[in-house]
Amino acid sequence: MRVWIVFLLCLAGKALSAPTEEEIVVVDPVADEVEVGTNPVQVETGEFDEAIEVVEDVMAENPCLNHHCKKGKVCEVDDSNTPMCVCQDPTTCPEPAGEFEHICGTDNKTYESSCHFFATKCALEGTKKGHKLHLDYIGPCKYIAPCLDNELSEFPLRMRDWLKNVLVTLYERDEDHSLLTEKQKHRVKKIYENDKRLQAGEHSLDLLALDFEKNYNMYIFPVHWQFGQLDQHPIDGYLSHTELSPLRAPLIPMEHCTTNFFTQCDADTDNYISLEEWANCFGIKEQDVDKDLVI
Ligand SMILES: [Ca+2]
Ligand SMILES: [Ca+2]
Repeated sequence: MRVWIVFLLCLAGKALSAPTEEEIVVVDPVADEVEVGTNPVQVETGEFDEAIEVVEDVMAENPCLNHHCKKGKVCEVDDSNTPMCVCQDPTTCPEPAGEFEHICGTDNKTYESSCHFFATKCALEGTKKGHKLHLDYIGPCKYIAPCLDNELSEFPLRMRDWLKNVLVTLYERDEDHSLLTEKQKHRVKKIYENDKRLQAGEHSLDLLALDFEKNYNMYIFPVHWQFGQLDQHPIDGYLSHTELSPLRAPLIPMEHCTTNFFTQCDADTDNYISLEEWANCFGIKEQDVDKDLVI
């Protein structure tokens, strides 16, 4: 359970930091930043001072400097000096610092880093293969044990408890009011101050199930909150595979039922998880699904 809590804290931190790219999950955000406009002009002759001037002039005029490209693409200028994003050559990606930077794709291939992965995906853009290729999980591809039915039914029990505990922890630590909004705090306060709350710790599945039955109301907001953290690109009430990535990618190597769980969540198999589908996956009753709780 401790692993779950530590992980979710990391996750919450990441989710709260409001990523701006469509492809969000990165192992090393610095290594993954697309470098734009970093083609310094090589001046081989002339005075040193002149050389600096030339470089500065060119840099100032480089239209790529303020042209942001999504992951897997880099900025180049065309003949009329107009910036455009083109697929990055994977061989120009920085060497990964270790196996922890590896990425397993949904094609079950290990990519050296997220840079290599997104560059490859970009090259496949417009093809069926490219459309189906997603980042599956963080780390090299490995054997993931099949998820048994009884294990699959345990998954939401632990995850619900985990979500609730993370929110409570964020509430406790939010001294500078940066982790939760006022509206979110207001909701979590009620959970935090409820003495019937099951305290964080190692609990049997039976106890988790019983607590869900007894204290059902305490779980409604955490489930909605997590949906809102993920539904960002775009905010439309649906989670795409990419939006789900920050949650599933680090979880899969630790929890072998992750993929089955989220696949099952998409009840109408349209490849998107709606708020209703999400809530249903976590046992929230239809009448308690409330868009206004996604705050
Ligand atoms: Ca969305
Ligand atoms: Ca769906």
